[in-house]
Amino acid sequence: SAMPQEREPNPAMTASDRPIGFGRVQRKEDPRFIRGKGRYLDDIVLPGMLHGAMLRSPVAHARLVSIDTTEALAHPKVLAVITGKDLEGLNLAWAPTLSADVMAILATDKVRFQGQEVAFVVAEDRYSARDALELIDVEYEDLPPVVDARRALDPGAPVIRDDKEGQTDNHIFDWEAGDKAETDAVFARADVVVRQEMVYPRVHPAPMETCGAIADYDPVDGKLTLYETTQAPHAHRTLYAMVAGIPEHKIRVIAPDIGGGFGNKVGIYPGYVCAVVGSILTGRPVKWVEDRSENLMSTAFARDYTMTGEIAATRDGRILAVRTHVLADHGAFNATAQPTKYPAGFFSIFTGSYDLQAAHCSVTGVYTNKAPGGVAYACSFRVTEAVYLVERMVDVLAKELEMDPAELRLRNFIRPEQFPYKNKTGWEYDSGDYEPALRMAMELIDYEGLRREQAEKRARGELMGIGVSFFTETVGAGPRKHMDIVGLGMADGAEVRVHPTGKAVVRLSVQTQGQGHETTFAQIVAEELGIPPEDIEVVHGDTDQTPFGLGTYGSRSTPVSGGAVALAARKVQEKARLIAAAMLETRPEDLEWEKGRWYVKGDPSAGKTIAEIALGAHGTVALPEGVDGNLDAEVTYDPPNLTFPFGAYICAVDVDPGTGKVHVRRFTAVDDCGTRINPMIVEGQIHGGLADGVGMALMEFIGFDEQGNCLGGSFMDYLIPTAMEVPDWETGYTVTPSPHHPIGAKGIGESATVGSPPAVVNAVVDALAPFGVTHMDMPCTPARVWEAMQGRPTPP
Ligand code: MCN
Ligand code: CUM
Repeated sequence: SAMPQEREPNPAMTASDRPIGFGRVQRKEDPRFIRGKGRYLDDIVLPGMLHGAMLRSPVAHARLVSIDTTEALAHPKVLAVITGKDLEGLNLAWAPTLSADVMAILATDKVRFQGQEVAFVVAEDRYSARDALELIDVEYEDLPPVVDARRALDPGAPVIRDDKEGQTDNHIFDWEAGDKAETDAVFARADVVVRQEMVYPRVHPAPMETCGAIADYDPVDGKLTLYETTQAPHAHRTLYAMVAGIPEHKIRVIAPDIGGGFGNKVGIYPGYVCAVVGSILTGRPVKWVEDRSENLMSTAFARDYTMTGEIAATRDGRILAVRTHVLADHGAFNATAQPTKYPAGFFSIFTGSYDLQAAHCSVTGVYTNKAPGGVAYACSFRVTEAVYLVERMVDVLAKELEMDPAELRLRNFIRPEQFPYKNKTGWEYDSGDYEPALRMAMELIDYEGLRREQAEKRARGELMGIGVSFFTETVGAGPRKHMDIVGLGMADGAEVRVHPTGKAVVRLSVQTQGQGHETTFAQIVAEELGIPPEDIEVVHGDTDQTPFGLGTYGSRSTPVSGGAVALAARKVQEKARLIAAAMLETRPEDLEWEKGRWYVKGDPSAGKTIAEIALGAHGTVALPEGVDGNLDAEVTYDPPNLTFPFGAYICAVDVDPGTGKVHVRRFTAVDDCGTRINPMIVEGQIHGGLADGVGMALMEFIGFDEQGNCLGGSFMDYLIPTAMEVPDWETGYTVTPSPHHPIGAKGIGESATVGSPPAVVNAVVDALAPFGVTHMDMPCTPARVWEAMQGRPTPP
């Protein structure tokens, strides 16, 4: 079917006339959320359910001398206390990570970060379980911690992972992309080379709902039902089967409503495994839900990249090459969630939106005594770090060349006729049209006007900055021949069933955490079959009811599962044609499709609607040879390529010269995610991501002291933006469909988080230009800005 084109909202059209891409189809999930009727993990109460609590290490690095659980076990409401020793007996003390490493479920030999899981108490209620934690006596023998990644490879640095045979230092991996010799040659002959060190600090996704699980093991039929806050129910089920040895058909993973995931809910956490063991031991369901501090201190963090960037250019502003070296802090266990072949995620798209002659990056991953993670927080598998690097570097270059940063970008964009564009590190950008997007952003915010205003303010000694960023993302992993997670190929299934009365159900392998899948996937089916979105039920989050697939992260639901759903619906449409032909006693070739109906060419009055055909399929119509009696179809979609959404962001800030406080006054975002299925949802995704970006740029930070104590373990210390700190977003869009995606859609879920931090930092640095400031590391807190104004750089 034809590529749906973007339309302006037309009040005369209803959602069923034009299900995709226009107007504001209301979210089907909102009636229950607005009424407080969402069903989140902690809302679920099973008969006889027990509660778990986790004892965590108070120190960052120590030998575990002994654990005494006698007193805790004597607590009248405690049913079980599980330690690493107990898990060793089950071969579960250590588990494989998503990055070919192992991680401790409960510590056996050492603790390796503050907050690490040490023992698990199962009790009649949450309070007793927590009280009993204090009755466990653990003796630790302190070891020196490795806190600064830059010291991790020093000779003589304490070896964190002495559990691993042959591991004599804190090195995890070296990885590179691009052609080093070619890049060095371009640098050697370039007129201008600029270099900048920068840190993308450790931050945390901090979803509104923390992580948790309820394990319900039925000893009679050997079936484990596991309710989990998970972004990837099927992958979890398979991993539990592989690791715990429970047969896969005896595991059912159910993801209820999820209060935000943002990459925090991709992995399997020790608490989930302990809940399972607790349920097997007690024969009763066990609920474990972490609190806010546990979430911030121990679950998947994001970023923590220390980057050295270099950019080579001609004097007149032609960018020739970019090279970078990165030190990646992965914490105590390499547990990042990313495709196997990509230990640094998709960082190699640091070439950005520019047509370069050469590029090279090398990444060194190290262990430190900090929580594991690394790929989370709307990162598109490290595209966040890549975009930050290149967009900061372009600004550093603009400063050196004394050129306007928007102008410098416009001069270097990949041009529309160059798509599909093969970049220097091996990505094939599917489609793009960059200049109109940046021009639109400049127009929306009145870039020239802002620059004039800035000049006037500077003359009066006021500090105002304007920051530009332009990003290209790579989202929607597979294809599976190149991409897998622990050997599972990155494809997704979808199943469409049209019931006898013409209503439909679509079953997905991906998992919404707030993105609105119940609405948008119904819209895709509606577009293909002409069934109104409200007549289509979307089922997800239950491995017993949905086809296999790798789940939601890396903004892959629309690129991958969206493709699966569109193709499954098209299969249904083709099947409907055969059945309609039988019903109309004509040949399938003589039929023509219009929204929701097959009719006889040249005789539009002779036709059958999808509902009539569905009834026919399940009814008494004599079906053609080889056509079975339903109107269902199933597809597993292995995408041919990723999709490459892009956007232009411009931000204006004012800085208080007395306090260093940054006020984001205006922010314009022009995004292009190809065909927009639900413009309202797309806009919501962008608003959320922009708030993330302002948060990271100005206040979010998981810091550590020299002992490895986590300094970001509560919302008193880990600051996230509220409505007070963000401006009214001004958004625009262009539509450059993906040429390979069945409906031309690209992912959008992480674009704004990826693209906005450099816009804000570029604006802050621009505001501080009168002080000679050329770079500042995030978060640009008042203290750091004030220090920068005094000529003192951000402390390491
Ligand atoms: N959409 C659309 N048209 C497009 C692209 C997307 O209408 N061209 C819609 C989709 O159908 C979907 C939503 O926008 O309803 C996001 O789609 P997509 O870009 O495919 O991203 P995913 O659904 O795969 O969501 C994952 C992405 C990630 S990886 C993080 S992290 C993040 C994000 O989504 N976590 C979120 N946005 C979030 N939003 C909420 N509310 N909660 C989270 O945890
Ligand atoms: Cu990198 S956070 Mo999202 O991919 O779930």
